Amino acid sequence: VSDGDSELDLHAADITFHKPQRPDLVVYPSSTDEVSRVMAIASERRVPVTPFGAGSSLEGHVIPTSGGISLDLSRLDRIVEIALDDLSATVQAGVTRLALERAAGEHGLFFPVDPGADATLGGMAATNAAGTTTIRYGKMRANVLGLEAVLADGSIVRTGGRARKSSAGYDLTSLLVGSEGTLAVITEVRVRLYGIPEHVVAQRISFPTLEAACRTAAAVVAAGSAVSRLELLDAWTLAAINAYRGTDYHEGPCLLVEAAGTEATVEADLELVRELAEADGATEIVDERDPTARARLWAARHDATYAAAAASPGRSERATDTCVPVSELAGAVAFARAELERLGLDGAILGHAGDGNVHVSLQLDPDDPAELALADEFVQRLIADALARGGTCTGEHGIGLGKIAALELEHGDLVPLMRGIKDVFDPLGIMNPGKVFTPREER
Ligand code: LAC
Ligand code: ZN
Repeated sequence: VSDGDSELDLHAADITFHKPQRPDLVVYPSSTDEVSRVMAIASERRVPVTPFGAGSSLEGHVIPTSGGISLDLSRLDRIVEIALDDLSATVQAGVTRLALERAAGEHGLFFPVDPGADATLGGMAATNAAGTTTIRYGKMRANVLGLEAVLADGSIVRTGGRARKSSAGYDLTSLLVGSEGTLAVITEVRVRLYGIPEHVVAQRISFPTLEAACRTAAAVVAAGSAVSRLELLDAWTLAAINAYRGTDYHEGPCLLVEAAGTEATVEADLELVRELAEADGATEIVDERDPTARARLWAARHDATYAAAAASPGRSERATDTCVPVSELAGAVAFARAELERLGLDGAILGHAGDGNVHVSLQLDPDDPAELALADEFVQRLIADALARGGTCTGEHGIGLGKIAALELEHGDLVPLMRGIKDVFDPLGIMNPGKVFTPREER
């Protein structure tokens, strides 16, 4: 337990523009049993608890806006089991994705969900995180077979099981995945693993415009291609990455593609992508066949947020993550570009093109209220546009603090049901209060 200034500061913020706020205490449990005891005491004394993993979330989930306890799960860092015959791994909540990658890799296996940061599996489950391989493997919810969680009163529950599927009652695994710490504390997750494909090739494709890149991505998806990655980056992002990583990728609108499988399927997948890209005016297509070059490429992509931050000293990041049907992607990106220009904001545009998921990464002066207000207007316009296209306010970053109003806009009729579920799990309102919904007293 710590109430030292630096510990409180480390648990006051995420990596974005959201205003930091300190907890009263940071607690570092090292077992599920200790989490249970902390929750029992918190319930008894009505103390708010905000779970904390790596602190890399993007919508303020880990900021303890009501004070109380920041429950840092990083000491729950044990890989409990890698079940080779069942292609699954059971890990404690504080295990990071790179730690799991190393452990699974020793057995020729991998876990696909790869947000940029080296996030914890517990945090990734809590936010239903995604990454660059979602187009092929899905988000966290598609990859969590079961979990262990501690409820607000300290009781320990287990959902799911060792089987690869189940129809046993309401799917509480899927409910807790994406619950953002507002229903329970996730202490352990069992996830699917996959065999590392025998043949993998990445491709960098440059386009004259972002919209052409988006059209190609949509055509690749519509053709039913099995590519494992289909990412969009703009010139701003590539310049930031080159400066940050010392790479020399072409600094213009591009798609980063990857195909994985057997040599024959990979070559066929890439041939189709090449044809579609050329039909939309692609200016350069570079294959990355060398495993080291490929690893460098994806590591660079994973660092995009940090590269953007490094390119913008003294500013703080606000990343949008609207997601639209892929057929609407080019339109959504054109709209975002036009709005950036109209409002005079500087921002990078990137995204998981294959999923129709667009990030506009704004670098804001936290002390400039006028700029922050423009950013608010921009984000609201983007969300309204995404909803009009049949999309969503968040493809992967979640609601947290930043999209509470957007959730009302998108699912106003469902919010009362969601609140009802919250009340069942957390009758005292101590589980990460102020996230996903406004607290009851403020309504
Ligand atoms: C990414 C984060 C911003 O895609 O979601 O890098
Ligand atoms: Zn993303």
